[in-house]
Amino acid sequence: MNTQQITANTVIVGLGKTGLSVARYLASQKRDFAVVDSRKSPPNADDLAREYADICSHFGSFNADWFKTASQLIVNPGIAIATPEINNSGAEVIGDIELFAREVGDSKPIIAITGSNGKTTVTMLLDLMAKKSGVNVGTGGNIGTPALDLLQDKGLELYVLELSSFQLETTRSLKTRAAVILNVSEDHLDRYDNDIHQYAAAKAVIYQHCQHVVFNRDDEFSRQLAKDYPAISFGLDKPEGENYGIDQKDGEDWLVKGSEFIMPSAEIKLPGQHNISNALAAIALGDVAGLDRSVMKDVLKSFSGMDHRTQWLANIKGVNWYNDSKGTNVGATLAALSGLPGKTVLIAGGQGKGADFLPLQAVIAEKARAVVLMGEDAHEIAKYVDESIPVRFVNSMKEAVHQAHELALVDEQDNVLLSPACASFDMFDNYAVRGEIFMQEVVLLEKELTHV
Ligand code: UMA
Ligand code: ADP
Repeated sequence: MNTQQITANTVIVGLGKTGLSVARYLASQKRDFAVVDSRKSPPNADDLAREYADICSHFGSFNADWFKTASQLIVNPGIAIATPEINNSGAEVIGDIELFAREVGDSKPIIAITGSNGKTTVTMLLDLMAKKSGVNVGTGGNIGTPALDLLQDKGLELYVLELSSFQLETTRSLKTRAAVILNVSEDHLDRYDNDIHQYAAAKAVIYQHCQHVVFNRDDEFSRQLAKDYPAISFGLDKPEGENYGIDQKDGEDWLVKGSEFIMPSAEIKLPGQHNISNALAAIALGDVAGLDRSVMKDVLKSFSGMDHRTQWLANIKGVNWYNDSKGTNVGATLAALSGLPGKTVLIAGGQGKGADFLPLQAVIAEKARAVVLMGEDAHEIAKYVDESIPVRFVNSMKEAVHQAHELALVDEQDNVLLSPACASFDMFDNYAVRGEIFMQEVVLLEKELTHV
């Protein structure tokens, strides 16, 4: 037990990027604070010590004594607010997005984006669309730049925030010009008592003080969560009224708003139906923000996506290799596997976060040439692979790549897709490291094969 007394009413719980941004914000407001992190050496501890030598900090455990004397805990999104030390503290529990919301109020327009999948893609699209329309935009949140850091630039005209369910759990007063829940499928269920409704309810907060609610009419949860609001919808069918969707012109699919034809879907550079859905969401949000339509179309024609998201890597002896390491849940893997043409050797596995892999069964049966599995939940996924499809268990990415190479049929123009449907933390530092290692192994394989 830490017996040191603190005078601060506010305790930052969890350092990392969020905690440091909160510390800097509170310091800029001349507010006193203390910092606690359950990790012995949390990230950014050196920066904190250098910038704020006099503040009280405690690392290595949650310091319940400090929580009890505090009136406000500002909790990092990576920490469950159900943690007993936090839940029993009696203090107000908020997160960095709530602090941001209280500071900004409705002084500047905010566009907020959440969903189980597609958040970063839609956020990046909006960011590019705004920048190329000449708007001074600040983009942050779950995408990497903490929202509070955006406040340092006083000249911003628009905020675009990617928000996770973890961030929304501790948010109450975010006032948005427009907000979207792109979709809800099983993810992070270990944080929500294995209950997808609790997870969806956390996301619903995004619509609470929103001028223009945008929802995905193809997604049951998104539809449900928007039903109490006047709302704008998008979907992959012909829309009613002034909503967004797909219609046919000269035998081609076009993105439309009501009866207005916007652009042919074939012109969107991002691959797969799920990205057409993402494009419609981005246009709907961009319209509300008053962005230039022709600029939005140009962005959709040129943006090829971010690394680790159904990213094409190479054609090795007729087989196309894709890195979808960011496919960290079942919904993402479902979208990636069903979106690729022909048959695919799927590399999957890792930490399933309590998810049910059943939704993958049908798409694996239809699309998989073989399945290569690794990590903690490899055997759990194997239960959903039809007996006729070969399954190999491996212990490293190198092995996975070699097995996949053996299993892919060159004459059939197969694909190899890394889309784990799982978190990476059992074997790698994070999904990006997993994707980088995969890419390195693919490069090595290509070299080996071309030197034979
Ligand atoms: N942790 C502890 N004890 C603590 C504090 C943290 O054990 O006292 C652990 C938790 O397991 C936690 C992990 O450390 O999950 C990560 O904490 P961190 O300090 O690395 O967090 P930040 O650097 O502040 O990053 C957070 C978001 N991380 C999470 O929500 C887990 C980042 O999203 C976000 O970009 C950043 O704030 C800025 O807003 C990342 C993420 O993985 C990309 N998000 C999840 C996702 O997208 O699926 C929700
Ligand atoms: P997020 O930020 O929500 O994790 P990303 O845009 O980073 O979303 O994409 C994460 C994963 O989800 C990738 O594997 C990507 O191919 C897939 N994905 C992107 N958009 C969608 C969507 N609308 N529906 C299903 N999967 C998607």
